[in-house]
Amino acid sequence: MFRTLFRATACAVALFAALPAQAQSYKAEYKLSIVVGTTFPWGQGAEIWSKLVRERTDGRINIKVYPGTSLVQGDQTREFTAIRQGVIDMAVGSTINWSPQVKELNLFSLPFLMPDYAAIDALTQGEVGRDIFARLDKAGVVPLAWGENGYRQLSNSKRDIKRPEDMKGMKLRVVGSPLYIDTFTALGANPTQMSWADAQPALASGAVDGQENPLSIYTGSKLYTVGQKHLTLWNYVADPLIFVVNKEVWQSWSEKDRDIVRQAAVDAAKEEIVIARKGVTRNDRALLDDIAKQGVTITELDQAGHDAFVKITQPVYDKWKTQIGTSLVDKAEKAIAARKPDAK
Ligand code: X2X
Repeated sequence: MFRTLFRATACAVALFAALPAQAQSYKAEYKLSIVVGTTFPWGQGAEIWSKLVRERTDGRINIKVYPGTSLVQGDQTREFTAIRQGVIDMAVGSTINWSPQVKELNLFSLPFLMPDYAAIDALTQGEVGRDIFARLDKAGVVPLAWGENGYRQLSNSKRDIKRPEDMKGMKLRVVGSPLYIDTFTALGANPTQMSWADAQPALASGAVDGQENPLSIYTGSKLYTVGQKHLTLWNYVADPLIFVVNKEVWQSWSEKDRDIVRQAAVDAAKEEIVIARKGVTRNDRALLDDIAKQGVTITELDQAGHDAFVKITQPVYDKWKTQIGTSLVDKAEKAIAARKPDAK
């Protein structure tokens, strides 16, 4: 009892000693935005980051996670602007959702650019990743670390998809970048853009036939319970996540605290990537086995199928390569070609 009291007092004194330089500018709570819930790998990454920061700053920086992009009423394509404006203090955000404001982020959505995890890493952990961080910094946020949502797979309620022609006329929900509309139109589907918040009821009511998302989101949201019983693993794109802080918030912190927040983001992102890749690789198919147990047909593309998808989306790739910036995409292609591919 006495010891606890003593410790509490010592803590208060320590806190007081740290006060003069910065106390006035620190908020009682920092709002961190994510799209999904905290049980998903993405949400766990945000929770780990928050916890590490709270511990390492002795509570000076207290982060609260807001799932469901609730700080922008679920409209995830407005998240980036809200961070820049200070409506949101921090975020772990998907490259897709911020791509309307930062066109370079469309890089990761170029169909079939990244054949394996080593290819994703070659981009995010190399010069391309640094170039994109410089671009984000210019756009008004402070980028700290790369995480991962994952390879986005295709599910639907109608039929197995093995070839592009199987998608003909299928009404598919896609995320908020025009690149996705182009890709799915080229594939012969009927894409419709909506937020994740709207997508789930639309799938449940049958207003749309299918969607594309990483398997962790497919299972975490139990999409097999809303008729999504046909799943195609095609690894056509993967969306990294980015850990960021609003610039003014960043500048309001002491240098020591900035270092702590940055290192905590790096540590949390590393852990998050491990969680995101669990159960969905060749050597660890646990999540796929769980999905199959739900009566879901899992289709893996054969070589001819894969080639057909690549071919039909090539014009979209070429068009968007120019829009994203030829030199950045060239650099990305080179980095991928130089990687050591994942063990197959
Ligand atoms: O909306 C989606 O599909 C999601 C949850 O994956 C993103 O926020 C990009």
